[in-house]
Order: sequence, then structure tokens, then C-alpha cells
Amino acid sequence: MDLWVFIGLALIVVGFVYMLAKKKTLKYPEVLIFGPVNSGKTRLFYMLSEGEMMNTVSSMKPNSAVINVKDKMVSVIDYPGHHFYYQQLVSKAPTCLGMIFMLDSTDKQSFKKAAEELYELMSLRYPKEILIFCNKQDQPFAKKILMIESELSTEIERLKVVKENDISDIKREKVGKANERFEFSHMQDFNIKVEFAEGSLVKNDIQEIKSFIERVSKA
Ligand SMILES: Nc1nc2c(ncn2[C@@H]2O[C@H](COP(=O)(O)OP(=O)(O)OP(=O)(O)O)[C@@H](O)[C@H]2O)c(=O)[nH]1
Ligand SMILES: [Mg+2]
Repeated sequence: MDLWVFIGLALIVVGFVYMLAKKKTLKYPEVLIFGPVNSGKTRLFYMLSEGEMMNTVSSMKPNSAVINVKDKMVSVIDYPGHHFYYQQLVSKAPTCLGMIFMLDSTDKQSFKKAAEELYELMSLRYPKEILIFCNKQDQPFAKKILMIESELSTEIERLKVVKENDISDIKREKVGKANERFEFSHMQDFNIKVEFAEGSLVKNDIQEIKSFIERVSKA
């Protein structure tokens, strides 16, 4: 083979390997998906990253993928709902663009734990953008968005009273307004925006999630 052809080919191969390595190490702004076990996080992850509707099983580790959002590259990370992964999520929270907090609207038992995790996150003051998605609205016993918001607010109000009187709890920032019943909109005073949406992944109802990702990616 002609020497120059060989050098040319070698340069192309080196360039290709370099670009692959760079793509792997490039860090894109992140959108986190969290929430209780079985709420639909991984199903959503595959809808966003592969555009595929698939049945999923309980995750053993986080999934991540880079997606193109209106010509911006964004990394989407889906954490298993087990509390074990909560600390990993918290370490990403200060730098992420936003978080999608998935709920199974039929699983009332999971709301208490969800409220505790939301309370903790809000007391840490990150993430600044949270979308609480009330999933599985195709199911006959799914609770509606207003009912879920009210139940979460009641539980957070209870936590607010308990934790504010806990003198060992010194690092925690205040959640909500003093002397007022907790409402998610109060978090705007601390520059935290919490939105609610409802839908069903099996019915491909993810427009509000996509709009949320687009909006936070623009920032
Ligand atoms: N009926 C119904 N089922 C859904 C919906 N979204 C997800 N599922 C199903 O719920 C089950 C759990 O979904 P996953 O996405 O695996 O749940 P997950 O939140 O990732 O769960 P963990 O990884 O265990 O934390 C799967 O069988 C999904 O197909 C929905 O909108 N309606
Ligand atoms: Mg999962």
C-alpha cells in the first residue's frame, strides 16, 4: 500500500477513536428521573432515549443516555427507586437542570415515602426545577393530580412541624412558609419551582414531560 494512503487511513482511524473517546467523556447537563419503585421511571427513560414503548422490570442500577433536545445535548439519568440510590441522586442535584419525580398514581402507600424524599430535597434547596409526574392514569384506581398534590402537601406539612422542632436537625433549611400550611408554590420564595402533571406512559402521554425537559434545557 502506498505510504501516504496508509498514513491517511491511520489518521482517520485515530481521529475516529479520539472522537469516540471524547463523546464518552463529554459531560452534558443532566436531567434526573427519580421517585418510588415501580412508578415508571425506566419505562420513561426508554421512551425518551430510544423512543420505544417497552415493558420494564425493577432496575438494579441507574441508566443514562444522552438525548438531543432542540439541538442541545442533555444527559438523562434514571435512578432505581430504592432509597439506596437517593444519596447518588442528591450528589447530582446541585448541578442538574431539573428532576422528574415519577409517582404511580395507584400506589397510595408510596406517597408517604415520596413526600419524605421531596421534603429532604427541598430542604437541601436542590434541584431548582422539579416536575412531579402522576403516572398510570390509565388505571381505574389512579388518584387524580389534585388529590395527590393535596396528600403530598399534607404529609410535608406534618414533616415540617416534626423536623422544625427537632433541635438535632441543624443543617436543614426551612421548607415552605413559617406559620402557613405548606404549599408547593411557597418554594418559589427559595427559587425552587415545583410543577405537577399527570398522564400515562402506556398511552404515550409524555408531552408535558418533554416540554419540561425542553424548558429546563433552555436555561
Ligand atoms: N398501566 C401502566 N403501567 C405502567 C405505566 N408506566 C409504567 N408502567 C409499568 O409499571 C412497571 C414498572 O415500571 P418501571 O419503569 O420499570 O418502574 P421504575 O420506576 O423504573 O421501577 P424501579 O426501577 O424498581 O425503581 C412496568 O411494568 C411498566 O411497564 C403506565 O402509565 N400505566
Ligand atoms: Mg427502573
